[in-house]
Amino acid sequence: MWHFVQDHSGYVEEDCENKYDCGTWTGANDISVEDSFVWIGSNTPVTFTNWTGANPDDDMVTKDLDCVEIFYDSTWNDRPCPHLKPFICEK
Ligand SMILES: [Ca+2]
Ligand SMILES: [Ca+2]
Repeated sequence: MWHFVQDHSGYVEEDCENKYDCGTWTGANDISVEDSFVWIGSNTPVTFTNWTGANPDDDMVTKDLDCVEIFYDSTWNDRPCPHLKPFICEK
């Protein structure tokens, strides 16, 4: 569940009951080769990871989890790419 609050400075804060509901796409993905994560755009290998729990947990049979989201606790999760989520970009 998403909760959006806009304070007087204009910043939007989110308050999430479950971190799995509040991920942000990072651009890391293993769409081309399963378990070989790369950054979208540059296609360079992901050399640092901070997976949460037993992730990545793509079994390629019942789940198709090829895009990486990051949670507010900085841990990562692989999730189906079609999910609509906020995203972050390198500038
Ligand atoms: Ca995958
Ligand atoms: Ca996962």
